[in-house]
Amino acid sequence: MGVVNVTPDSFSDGGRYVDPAAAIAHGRLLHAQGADILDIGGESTRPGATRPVVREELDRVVPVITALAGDGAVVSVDTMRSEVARAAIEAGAAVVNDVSGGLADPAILDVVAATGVRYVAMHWRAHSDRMQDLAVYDEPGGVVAAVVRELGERVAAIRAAGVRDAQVVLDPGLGFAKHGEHNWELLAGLDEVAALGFPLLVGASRKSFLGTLLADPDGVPRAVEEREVAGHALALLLAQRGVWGVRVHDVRGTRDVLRVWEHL
Ligand code: PMM
Repeated sequence: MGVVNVTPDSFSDGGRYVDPAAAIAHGRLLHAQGADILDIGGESTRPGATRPVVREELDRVVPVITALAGDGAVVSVDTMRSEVARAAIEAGAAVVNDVSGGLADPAILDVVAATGVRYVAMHWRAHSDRMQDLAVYDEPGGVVAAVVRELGERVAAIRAAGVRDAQVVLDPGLGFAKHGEHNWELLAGLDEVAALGFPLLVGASRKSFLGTLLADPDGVPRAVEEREVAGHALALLLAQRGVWGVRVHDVRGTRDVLRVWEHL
């Protein structure tokens, strides 16, 4: 899954594709490089981000989805809002990637149920302005047990809304109400998340826990655009562990490592 953030403020690529023409061109490049899905987002979820109004989010994503779906790409919309999900599906999106797993706007589940599209439900606790305050996992089993339990609760709500299991993909939500070590624990314990019985999507690309891992001797984190190789290594390890998808910025490099594995 290749990332196209049509936002002025995403941590990973903020501002580069805020112009729809630039976002469309970038999506076409990722599609040509072999992305199976293009994930189009109009709201930054970086810690501390403020939310765009609905109109603004629609204006960012709908023209980009229309163009890329028109090319024949499989398009996903990265949104927590039912109105945006509905408009995106009308514009040709085949996947709704909801980082809140239906918590931010429960009506999004009705849209998914009515349209039959794929639904990615990510582990999430709160909007970006307060999510890092909620990165507390004191229960036995720590972050892995909490994520499994809370995603299980989301699955119950998703089913109750009439969404079929075959539509659902789960995501552990690296970096969302999680500190660096929580992300590593989740990656190590991913089999427990997989035991919920759904395909998994993982978004690790360029995230700050990789910057911390690769910090220089003075403790200065590795710059965002220089975390790519670590991201590729993780993508390969995750693919070998059977995940359904990896959400990445560098599609070409990710495809390269997967081709090496497939060829061997
Ligand atoms: N991470 C971001 C945005 N959307 N969606 C899913 N399903 N999983 C993620 O981990 C995820 C996401 C934030 O990263 P970005 O700023 O690079 O898009």
